[in-house]
Amino acid sequence: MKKTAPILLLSALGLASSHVSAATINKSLCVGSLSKTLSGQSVRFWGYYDCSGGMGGGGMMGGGTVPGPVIEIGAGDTLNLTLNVNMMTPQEMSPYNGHTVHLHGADVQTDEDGVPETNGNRVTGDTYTWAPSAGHEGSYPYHCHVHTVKHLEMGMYSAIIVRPRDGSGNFMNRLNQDAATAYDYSQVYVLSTVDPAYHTATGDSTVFADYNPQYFLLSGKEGKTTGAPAMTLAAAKNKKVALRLIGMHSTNSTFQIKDTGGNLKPFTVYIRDGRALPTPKTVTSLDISPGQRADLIVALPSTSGTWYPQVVYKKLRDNAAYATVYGKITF
Ligand SMILES: [Cu+2]
Repeated sequence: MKKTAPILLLSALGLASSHVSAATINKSLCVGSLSKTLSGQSVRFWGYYDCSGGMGGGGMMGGGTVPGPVIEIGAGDTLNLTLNVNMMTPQEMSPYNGHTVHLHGADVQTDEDGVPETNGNRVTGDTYTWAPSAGHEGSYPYHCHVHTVKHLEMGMYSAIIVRPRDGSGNFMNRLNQDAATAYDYSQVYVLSTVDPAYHTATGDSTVFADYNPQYFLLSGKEGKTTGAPAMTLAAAKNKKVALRLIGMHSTNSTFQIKDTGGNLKPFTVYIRDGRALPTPKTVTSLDISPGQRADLIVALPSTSGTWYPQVVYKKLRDNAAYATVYGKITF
């Protein structure tokens, strides 16, 4: 009994790894340019796109999206994320030529983390390998780390979601192995901001010394009113919705959920920055700083309605509000 007890305990917690089949996931990203019309103004972006099946789709000069593709992997899987060597347009002049993929918050070797100033990181295409451990479920940003002040702003970012797998190797609809984190629906909210002056400046322009964002996005959309939200989800009453907040913005921000009457609604945060909180936190307001993430669950009530998850973007200097961007959940 003494020998088997620890194994039974691990199984009961869902932590036994011997029966969970890990996968190897190979993905390729290319880089393309695109334009977005934001508040009536056309802004040029650079975005990653999934070119795992070859260069097709948008081809060499197009096809980028902002944010780039959201990549889902399992805890225990091995991700081989390749930045295609043919992705070299658009780019800046030397010394800021090329691009990389930085896996923000991931436990990887230095030569896998896409920081060009460190050893072993090429800017002309590379493969980045990451095998997240059990217990590292959650949301992680990825972004280009070449002349980051410019390339991040240009739209070279998205997210990797690390999900738990069941004993058959299938993704579980839980934030991690904890049954309390089960959900019925999920959405990824990528927070980002846009200073159009950064989109035309290059090299060591003094423009990059002063950040004045004009546009405020949730997963690439403006969503300036509850009538035209950036994200919509048709859910059902009594169900649970997982929201994954990923801070790719360059300002402060506060996330809240309100009903049609403006009343704050509680949500429970289970994971911050890729690690489970020792004690889940049920709150009505959550600050998200650049680079931070939160994986949370909203329990919808027993009567039908509409709730508006929303992000207030705020100035770094004095926290004054710039703008509110809305999502929408109907049930
Ligand atoms: Cu880049």
